[in-house]
Amino acid sequence: MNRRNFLYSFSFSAAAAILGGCEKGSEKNSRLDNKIDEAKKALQESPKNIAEDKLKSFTSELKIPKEIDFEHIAKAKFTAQKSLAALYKEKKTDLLTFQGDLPNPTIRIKKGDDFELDFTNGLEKPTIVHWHGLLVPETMDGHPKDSIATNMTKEYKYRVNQSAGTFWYHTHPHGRTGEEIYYGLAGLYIVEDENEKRLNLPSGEFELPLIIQDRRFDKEGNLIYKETKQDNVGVLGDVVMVNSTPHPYKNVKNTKYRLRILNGSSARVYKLAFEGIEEFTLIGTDGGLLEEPIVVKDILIAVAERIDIIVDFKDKKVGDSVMLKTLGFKEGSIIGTNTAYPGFDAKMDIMKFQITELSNSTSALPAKLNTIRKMKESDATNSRTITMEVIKGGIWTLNRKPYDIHRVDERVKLDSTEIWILKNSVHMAHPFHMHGVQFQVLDRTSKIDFPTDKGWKDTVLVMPTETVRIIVKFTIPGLFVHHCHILEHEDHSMMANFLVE
Ligand SMILES: [Cu+2]
Repeated sequence: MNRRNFLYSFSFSAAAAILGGCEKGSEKNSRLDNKIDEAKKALQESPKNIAEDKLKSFTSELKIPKEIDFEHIAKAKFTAQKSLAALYKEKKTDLLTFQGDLPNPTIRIKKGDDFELDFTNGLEKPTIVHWHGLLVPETMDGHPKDSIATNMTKEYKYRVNQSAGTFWYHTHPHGRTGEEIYYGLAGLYIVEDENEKRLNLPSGEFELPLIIQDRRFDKEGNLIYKETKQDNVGVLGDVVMVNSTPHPYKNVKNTKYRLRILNGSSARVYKLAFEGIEEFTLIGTDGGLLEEPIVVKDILIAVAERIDIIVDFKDKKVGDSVMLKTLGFKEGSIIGTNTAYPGFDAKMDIMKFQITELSNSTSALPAKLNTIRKMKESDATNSRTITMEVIKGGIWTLNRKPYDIHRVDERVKLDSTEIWILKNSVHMAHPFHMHGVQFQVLDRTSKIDFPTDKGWKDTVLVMPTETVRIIVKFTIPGLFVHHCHILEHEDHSMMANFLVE
């Protein structure tokens, strides 16, 4: 191990020690401080394998994924495969795709319709597709245990039986989810229903899917994933892509747009706001539409969360532009990761909307969007605590147990309702995700306002040292996973199995 690598790996375990709070006493602390300073210095001095001439001019037009609409087809086909395509510069980079290029297609399907897809694994290692947020039978969910071998095909077939919302799909192999999503294996999945149709929300050209992902590129334009062991804390990049387009622009009219936003990043939490537009409206969360629209100035979106928002460009004139940006999220972590890249607190521009046409559309947003049956604490027959902790060796865990694909960690009664108490004991925020359910947030101990807590959720951000209580009804039998959705955390053991029986 050379000096640079040694310091990288030291720095990771030192950070983990602080996070876990296992170093005590001032002498130990000052020794640790010195070593951390040393490690930090080495990181700062380390040669950066990154492009210096970042494309910050917003000159690439936003790519819009093509759609697979189950109104027009009966069955779709995905093959996880290695592909070559240009993303950051003209030079083509190695990618992983489902149909040969990025962005992957958006799936669109109506509530009550049958979803059918043949998935072939064209990769060298086993993998599986998970339908994130979809309530599907155990065998269709894409648990890592159900990964299929190279060149094998799995037939997915299930009826979509849930309300309209913005969901997504990605591969979920044991220990390699981070890498596979990073190189491309993710896309959006939209469910429509009659209730939503009646609302007359902006649609067609006025409905934009936005998958936000921060990435790293080298000087030639090759996509780079992990560079150091320290990246197990979470891979952060300096180039923000939307729909696989780095720093894009989109021409718009001066009217309302519906933006379906997915944070498809590895680790970064965004605090989204529009420069030039003070307020926008949240209409939906992970599991579908809110009861009523909520006006916000900015909003947090953690990895794997979705927000459905309406932004109105009505006060803009032709020639104006509006920047979608992240305000930085310094509350998210006290630790730096690879210091060659912007941290959690970084403010970054994401994409530019250019107003190029006037519009005479004046449609108003309905005051009532949906009915959400509020679950009550008294509905719950059991409660259990899930802790988020780092154990010796810098391993991320739930309840101090590194993930074991064959171990059942929690046994839950079918059709029962439970309160899960999510206790984060470390100084870093974790987005907690459950398969096979949509849940509601009961309360949280931090003072930060999460308007998304008012809707159905499958992923919830638990702030540093915070406790969040969620209420869940388990209606699908079988073995599912719950895990942190920072991809490097779930790959490095912050995951567990629950069995509904
Ligand atoms: Cu985590």
